[in-house]
Amino acid sequence: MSASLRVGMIGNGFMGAAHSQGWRVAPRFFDLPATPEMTVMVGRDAAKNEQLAQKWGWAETAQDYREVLERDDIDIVDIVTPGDTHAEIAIAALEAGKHVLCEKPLANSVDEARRMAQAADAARANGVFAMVGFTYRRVPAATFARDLVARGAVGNIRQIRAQYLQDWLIDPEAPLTWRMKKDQAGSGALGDIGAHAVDMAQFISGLSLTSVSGILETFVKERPIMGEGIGLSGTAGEGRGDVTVDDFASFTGRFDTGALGTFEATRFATGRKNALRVEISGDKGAILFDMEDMNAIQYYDATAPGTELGFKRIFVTEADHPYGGAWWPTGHMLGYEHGFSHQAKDLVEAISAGTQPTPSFDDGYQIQRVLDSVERSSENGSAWTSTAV
Ligand code: SOE
Repeated sequence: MSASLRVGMIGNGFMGAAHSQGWRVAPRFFDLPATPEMTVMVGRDAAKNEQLAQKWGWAETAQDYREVLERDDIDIVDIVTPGDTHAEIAIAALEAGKHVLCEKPLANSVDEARRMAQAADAARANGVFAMVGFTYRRVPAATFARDLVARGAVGNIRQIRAQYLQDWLIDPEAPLTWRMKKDQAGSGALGDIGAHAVDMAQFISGLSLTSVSGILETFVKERPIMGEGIGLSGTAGEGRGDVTVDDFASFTGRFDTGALGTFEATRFATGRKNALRVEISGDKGAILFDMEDMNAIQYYDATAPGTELGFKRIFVTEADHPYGGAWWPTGHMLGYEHGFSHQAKDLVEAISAGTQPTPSFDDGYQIQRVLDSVERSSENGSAWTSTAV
């Protein structure tokens, strides 16, 4: 009987549902060195939390995360709350000796992210680990794209273009959710989905952003107050409130090798529902990962004979592909939810092996510095701004 890793999840919104799926399914498809147990889920509304816990498969419920940190029978704290509570909960959990998985973006500010990274460094010395929940890098095609780049398939990278396009706010009467309030979300499209674009561009290329020049825009300045709802939408309540974050972010970035990247993150790309794309352009070839075609990559081999030049679509469903063999036979595809099972698998394996899972809180801190640099650049006429501390 393998050891158990008992999980306490803090939060029960959209990411609570997705993480629950990951914890529930991972041990049923991967041979893990330890079995994650869905021990307790924390939510402020007791009745709603109890109903969701039963639906998602959590054994117990609680209303205060501090109760979970005091328990000796909890090994992992999984934080799926809005960003304004990440630092408080993660630092307390690490100091209580709990491993931590924290949703992205790591924090709502560089200062919070720095303190979280420092707490993670201190905890690591005691064999306690922390990871940030950038799950798109765990889509097999994204990991395969990284493997190809690391093997030199595109040669020297000259350019990277990364977009994360959604359109759930084009209706000016879409209600004001926590994602549109700076005190809860930290930023808007920039941190919510721009963070994914930054992580994926850096993960697939292996490069790091060192400076940026950007612009942020809020197209709709006030909206109806949110009534009931979960995730991205809900019903309008009473009155109206100010939108205090960006709807749109665009920036140019320079990487540590001198390569240049162009980034766009928006909630106003009409018709694009969840379109995350990263294209790497090198002197030997190019690779495109497109979440709207998430089981494949497009690969262009610039060294091929002239008559054979062209992007080819590689279907990433073989047993030898990343995370392959655990799910279905070749050609049977995976979905958005599988990244959360891969995340649970990778975290359990890292904890059992006593090794640092990635992305670490240091990785999350670096991304937070990129986001902060874009905000400062936008406030200073899109001036080039360093991502250094
Ligand atoms: C809303 O933009 C959202 O749920 C993000 O918060 C998630 O990180 C992204 O994966 C899907 O869209």
